[in-house]
Amino acid sequence: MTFHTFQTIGQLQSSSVIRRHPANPLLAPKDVPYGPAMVFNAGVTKYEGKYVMVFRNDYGNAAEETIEPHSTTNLGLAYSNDGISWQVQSAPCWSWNDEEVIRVYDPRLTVIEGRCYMCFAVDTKHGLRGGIAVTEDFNSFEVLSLSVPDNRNMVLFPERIGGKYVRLERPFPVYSRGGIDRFDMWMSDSPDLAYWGGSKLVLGVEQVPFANDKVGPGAPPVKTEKGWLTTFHAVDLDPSRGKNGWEASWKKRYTSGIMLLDLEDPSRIVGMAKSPLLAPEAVYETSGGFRNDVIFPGGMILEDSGEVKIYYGAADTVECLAMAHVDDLVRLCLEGR
Ligand code: BMA
Repeated sequence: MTFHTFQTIGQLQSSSVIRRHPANPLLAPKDVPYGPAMVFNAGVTKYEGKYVMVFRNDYGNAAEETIEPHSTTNLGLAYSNDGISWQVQSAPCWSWNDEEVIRVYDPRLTVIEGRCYMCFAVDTKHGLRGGIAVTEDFNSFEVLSLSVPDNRNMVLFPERIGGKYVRLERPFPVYSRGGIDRFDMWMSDSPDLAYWGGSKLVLGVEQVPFANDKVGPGAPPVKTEKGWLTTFHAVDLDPSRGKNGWEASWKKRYTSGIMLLDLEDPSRIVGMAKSPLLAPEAVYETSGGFRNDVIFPGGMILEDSGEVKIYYGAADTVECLAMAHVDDLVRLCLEGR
């Protein structure tokens, strides 16, 4: 049973409001002293006067392209004074493998009322779960909740809304969405970060003109006068694509979209740009990586100057930064361009 007509998307360009940082990639495997082959999909926030980054490390032999990256993932830690040059801690900050858990990855950081929370994906022997932990030192993490499978890409809003904690998330309903990837963005709320309910659909994949496969949350939202500004990842699949990275075949492309959610009811979309904010174009996004043409936003910081820093994993191999002015981003969403 298939509900949707499949249409390929064609060429995509980044918005003209976006500037990639000239120092990109900000973090690459060579910057990390314990030998990962891929360093990407980081969560970034400001905490106690510093920029903090928790990033994902995957391992293997990149030079031989024989990488089995997903077998030994762990998380790394870096600090920065300016959000651009990073000091990497000499050892990973977290890995979780036991009888049931295979790995944790794709961390997202949100400070709420002075405490730093980390959402993360967990591969387990019984499915993919979304986790939320709290940390004080970024080296020990107290897990507060784990969803039922399959769910991941969770991000927390930086304050309670209507008295409740709120998260965006991306469940994977396979049977009921035609037996193929056709995955949407949802939200849930919680009185205590442990028990989640009130789940609502936020963004269906069919609402995004540059996606034909799936969409999911990107970086945790930032607050503006016009609404919660938030990135999302949007995926298009083209069966005619072949080898595009270290894998034998990679047929997907990941872009970043941008939208505004209602301040009081974040399940309501106030506006969304109809074209991607960031599409793979720079050399570190389109070549030389494990999976080329992947942009995966995970950190967004609104500076007092109005500059928005957007941190994203590129080609599942390096971590990068793009900037834009908050007014331009809000305008893109409201104009729906
Ligand atoms: C998604 C996640 C991300 C990854 C992306 C592209 O499904 O696994 O961690 O960056 O695929 O490979």
